[in-house]
Parts: sequence; structure tokens; C-alpha cells
Amino acid sequence: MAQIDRVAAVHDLSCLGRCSLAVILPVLSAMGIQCCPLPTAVLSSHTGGFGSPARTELAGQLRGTLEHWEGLELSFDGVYTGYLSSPEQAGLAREAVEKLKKTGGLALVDPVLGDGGRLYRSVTPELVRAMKELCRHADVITPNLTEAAVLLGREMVELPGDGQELARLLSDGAARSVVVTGVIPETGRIGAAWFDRESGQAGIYAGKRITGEYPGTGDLFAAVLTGSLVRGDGLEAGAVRAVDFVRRCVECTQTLEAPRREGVVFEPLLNLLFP
Ligand code: PXL
Repeated sequence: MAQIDRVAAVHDLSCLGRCSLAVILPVLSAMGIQCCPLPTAVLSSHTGGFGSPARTELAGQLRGTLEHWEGLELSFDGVYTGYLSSPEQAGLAREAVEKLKKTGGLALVDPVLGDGGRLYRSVTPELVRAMKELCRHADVITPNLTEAAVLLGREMVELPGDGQELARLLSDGAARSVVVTGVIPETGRIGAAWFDRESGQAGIYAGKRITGEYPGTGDLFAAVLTGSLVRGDGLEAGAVRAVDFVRRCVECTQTLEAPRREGVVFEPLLNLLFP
């Protein structure tokens, strides 16, 4: 029997609203990958629409888990990091990459900082700095346009081109691959632009744009991309797959008229990800 690939996922667990680990675990499982979560925090919901969630920070637990797993000499095909609550957690996410990623494995950093032109509530200038540092240890980063602007220290209106030039710029001289999400190459279409450090090529792929913004789509996108890359797909194939899957989920959500703040409905579509 083929070996099961394994990914360590450093994200929060938001218990309502379909984002972070609540999305990443089922997506990676559906793709035939074992996902070992390293929760950074537990929240009763995400922070974008349910008022003030109950919240427990887990930096101590994260540190303890890293020590435990290091002692077990575990290694992972991928380390995937996302929402982090503090610079301390960003440092621990970097340690997770250094200690857990096997040689030749994937470090995918989703620099979760904001969306729609605004930073998330808990994001401070210190966390932005720590996230930039974490990105230096990534093989692939997946910012949306808001995060791309923050990482480059620019206003969103100052971002270049249709996304491909932006992705190349964010690669820091081809030190890492980049997939920029939420790129709108023309009216009525939305997708992703990438720069692949392996090939030196940039590209873009977009599908029909369905109006309406939903929380957690960045997590859904990056989870599908992580799964694809760990299973051996190239960056372009992974990005195309993630764009198409997110679009299908948004269509399904609108058909079911599901509440926006609860994120996109993905459960009936997980079979599309089966290996
Ligand atoms: O999907 C990004 C995300 C992750 N985790 C938490 C969030 C958000 C976005 O709002 O609030 C807790």
C-alpha cells in the first residue's frame, strides 16, 4: 500500500464559521493526507461576524507539542502555517518549519493578516514584522491582495499589474514561490496569480466571479494547494485546482443561501478532492 503523506498544520481552531483547522483538517483528509494539527488558539468563532469570540491562546501548548514531537523524531512531508495571534506564535511557527519539515518537504506559509483592504483585529505591527520573517522560511507563500500590500509595505492601489508581476516581486528574487489569491484580471473573473521559483515562470488563472465575500476562503484555497503540492502536483496545477474548488464551494453556498458569516459550504463537495 502507498504511504500516507503527512502535514503539520499550525493554525487556530475557530469552532464556528468554517475557517482555519475546521476547514483544513477535512480538506487534507479528503485528499488522502494525514493532517496533524498544532492549534495556535481555540476560538468559539472566527473574528469576522459573530461579535467577540471566547478565546484561549495556546502558545504554551504549541511549544510543548514541538518539544514532544521533536523528541519523537517525527518528520512531515509538509508544514503549513496560517492564522497566528502573536509574534511569539510566529516564532514558534518558524521553529515548526525548522524542526518538523523533512528534507525536500514543503513549507507553505499563508500570511494571514487581513482581507478586503483591512487588517484583522488582532494584527499588530509586531505581528506583521514576525510574519514577514516567517515568510523568509517558506517554500511557498499564499497572500491575498491585502496581505501582499502589507508584506511589501505599499498601499493596495500601488500594487503592480495583473498579479503575475506582484507574485514575482513577492518571491524576493525567486527565494520562494508565491501564489497571490483574490486576483481580478478582468471584470467578472477572479482567481490566482503565481510565480514558480522552480521554473522561473509566472502565470494566472481565473474563473467566473460570483459576487459576495466569504470568510475562510483563503484557508480553503491554501489547504487545497498544500494538499496538491504535497501529493506532487506542480504549482500551476495546484493553484488551478484550488481556484476551481473554491469557486464551486461559493456557488454551492449561494445556491443553498447559507449565511455569509458561516463561511463557504464545502462539505458536499469534498468528494471532488478524493485522490
Ligand atoms: O480565515 C482567516 C481567519 C482565521 N482565523 C481566525 C480568523 C480569521 C479571519 O477572520 O478570525 C480566528
